[in-house]
Amino acid sequence: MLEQTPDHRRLGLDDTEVVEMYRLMLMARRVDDRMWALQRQGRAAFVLGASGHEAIQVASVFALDRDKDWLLPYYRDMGVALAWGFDPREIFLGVFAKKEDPMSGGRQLPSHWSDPDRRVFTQSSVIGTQFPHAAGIAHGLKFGETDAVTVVYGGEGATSEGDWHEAMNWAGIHDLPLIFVIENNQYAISVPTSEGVAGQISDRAQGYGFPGHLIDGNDPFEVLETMQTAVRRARSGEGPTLIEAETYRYYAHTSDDNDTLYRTQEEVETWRKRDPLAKLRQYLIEQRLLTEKQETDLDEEVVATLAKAVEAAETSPDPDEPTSHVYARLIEVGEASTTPEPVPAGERVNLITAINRSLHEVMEAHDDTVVFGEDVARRKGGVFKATQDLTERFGSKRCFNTPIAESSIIGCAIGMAATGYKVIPEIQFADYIHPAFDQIVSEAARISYRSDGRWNCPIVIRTPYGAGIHGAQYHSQSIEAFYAHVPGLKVVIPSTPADVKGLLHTAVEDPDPVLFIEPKKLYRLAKGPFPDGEHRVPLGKAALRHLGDDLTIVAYGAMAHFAMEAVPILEELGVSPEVIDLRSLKPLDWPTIERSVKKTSRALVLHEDNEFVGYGAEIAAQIADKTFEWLDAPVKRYGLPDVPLMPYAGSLEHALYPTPESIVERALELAKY
Ligand SMILES: Cc1ncc(C[n+]2csc(CCOP(=O)(O)OP(=O)(O)O)c2C)c(N)n1
Repeated sequence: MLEQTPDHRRLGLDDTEVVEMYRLMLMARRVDDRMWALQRQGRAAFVLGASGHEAIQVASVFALDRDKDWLLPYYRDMGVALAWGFDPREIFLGVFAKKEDPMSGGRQLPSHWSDPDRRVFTQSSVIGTQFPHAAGIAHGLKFGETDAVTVVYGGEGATSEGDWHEAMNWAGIHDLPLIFVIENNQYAISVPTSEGVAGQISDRAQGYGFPGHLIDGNDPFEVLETMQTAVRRARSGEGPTLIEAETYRYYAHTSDDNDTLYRTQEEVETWRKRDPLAKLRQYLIEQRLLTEKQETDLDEEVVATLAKAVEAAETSPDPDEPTSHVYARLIEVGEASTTPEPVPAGERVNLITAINRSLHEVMEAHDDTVVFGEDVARRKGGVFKATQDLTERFGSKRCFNTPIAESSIIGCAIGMAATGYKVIPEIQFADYIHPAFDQIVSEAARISYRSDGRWNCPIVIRTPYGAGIHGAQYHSQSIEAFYAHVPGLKVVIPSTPADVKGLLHTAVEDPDPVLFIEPKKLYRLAKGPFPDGEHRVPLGKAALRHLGDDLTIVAYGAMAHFAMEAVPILEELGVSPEVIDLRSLKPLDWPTIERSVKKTSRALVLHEDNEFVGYGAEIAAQIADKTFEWLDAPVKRYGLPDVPLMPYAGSLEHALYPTPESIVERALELAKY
């Protein structure tokens, strides 16, 4: 009879390596047991469990190169983290939410893995948002011409999220070196797979043009073999793979969950008979690689390691800086502006030409910049031609079209930025940015804070906004208030060609996510000099457009332009307005507003968004709060009534949209108060 090669040797593991695989699986199981015990003793607030998932988690990592590959494990991936090199002390620092917790400095729930040094990208608790990040990382790695592979993990519940499908699509289009590992543990909290997932997850890969495998996730050798095939495929440039690994979790979903409400003890027992740890142990014993003595020693070593780790972590200091690292670069807003800026020398162009020229300039200046979005490539260059000829000049790697999938446009930008690129994604109209709200607000804006400053997110999201162009309900919206509300984001709205240039350069050089909102009403209306040579406008610096004594008009975007048109009319009527164009909504140049309002004693805050909870409400509140004693009249806002913006009919739009004349009316009322 032929002697069969043992499974582990057939897969390239030597005897020591397969025992190490077992040790890591055992460690994962014991860390879990310890975490849950600590939680029950009231020493840890909240824990998640990996028990049952050890084979898919640990064995999958054995196919990877810890020196170059990238990982995006999800919150259940204790085994992945241990196999990748996180040590138990680091893990327990997270469990106890300590200052030295390398994942988040105590800012995230435990088991939210992150480490730039080990190429583990920061994770949130949002189901599915990691998949576009992984596609962006794999895309960045592909550009970098390494053969590094990215592996992203998630539960089967996550495959119902749009982000998962968008990432699968992106990976398929670009043949990315990306492996999707789906740990199908039969439940998404209490929802059985049959109620949350149509068809077989692994079959879905075919629809996106790459292979999918359904495997026994409790068999470490089947896991390893499938991963090795996927890794070979990815490294050789053939593209992505989806692996659906069937498994089961033995603990409840989290320490807050009562699993007896949705599954039976018999079911749990059935799956315990397929315990991956017991399976590998049995194999090692049969292979004479684990004697009784070795097993006892291993157990004792694991227990001792954990005891030391728990003690070290529990006694380590608590975090004490709740406001640090909100931004990778906190902008110091300078002194108040007292005079209008000198008009720069340069050819007179309109706003859209300025945007196109500025993009050419920044891409020339920074060879790590990448532009992508819907229709942005080649001669078409976007529906407004903002990106025209970027592909011709910089190549299709640096300016390319994306699917119509806004969440992945931003999610992939976040991932690509993690690999060192400065990404400038375009959202075709601000009205269509809403699908990406999660990626902007829950991801991009929080990356610095949630990783305790260890990751940042240098992306500049360009998008045209605003009404006055007969765009109707879905080509007219103002979105700034939603985003200016969000800590971690910087928000700018330039209204002149010079500011477009100055702010775009500054935004691209900034390490934080910047939302660069363009007033499309001004694309062809606003003309001005496009500055020759170097020109920078700092974030957090308003432009004082006109000096006056009777009232301060605070505006931005098209309304700043209209306010300036109102100036000569008001002056003719004997009212002298001062006009501030904010340019930067977040950070806000409060000193310039304060100085002006203290001089004029009257303030009119103007925007084309709805008045209710609009951006102007914040400005008005700050003026009322901080300059009350200087005011001779209530702070006034001029925004739009509570109407979805904007109706299509010219008569309706005209009735709602502010004009220089209607601004004059409001200003006169305020001046007379
Ligand atoms: C977008 C989003 N919706 C809902 C939740 C709440 N939630 C947390 S875990 C979870 C179930 C996830 O199930 P699955 O992806 O199968 O992973 P598992 O926890 O089973 O490993 C839900 C619904 C969330 N975190 N994010």
